[in-house]
Amino acid sequence: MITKKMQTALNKQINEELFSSYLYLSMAADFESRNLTGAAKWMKMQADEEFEHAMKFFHFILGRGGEVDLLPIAKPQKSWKSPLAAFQDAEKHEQHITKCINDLYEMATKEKDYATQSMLKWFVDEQVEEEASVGEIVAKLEMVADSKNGLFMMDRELGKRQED
Ligand code: OFO
Repeated sequence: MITKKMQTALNKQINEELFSSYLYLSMAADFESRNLTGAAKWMKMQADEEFEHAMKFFHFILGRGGEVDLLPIAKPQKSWKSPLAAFQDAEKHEQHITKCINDLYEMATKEKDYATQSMLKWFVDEQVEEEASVGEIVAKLEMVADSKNGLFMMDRELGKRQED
């Protein structure tokens, strides 16, 4: 059985993950409208991953006899001034998600909730990967700066993203 406090926090995390999915889908739409189809594909795949993250929490809560409570999803930003600005926002967002996961882990530790700690370990590792991959893209886009050629190449590289 899961405590009410933990259940509330995990339901809030479902909302965080769904908002992440929404945010990245919004970035995908913005990229696609600028013909940056590679970056759009990358972000759509990211949005799908975030939905899967939400579902991991969803199944976990139900599996422990808890109640899923879906909260309203905030409206994400609609456009960004450049691909760099969008990926910088994605990086900041992932840092925020890492903090959310760490806070959940701390709560589960205090509550001696070992099952939740075990489930969260996957997310702790995932966040290391997510911050690294988006951080690398930000660094490359900074190198490219205003070069149209560089952006074209970068878009092509992002479009090569494969399912994990
Ligand atoms: Fe982008 O990370 Fe979910 O958790």
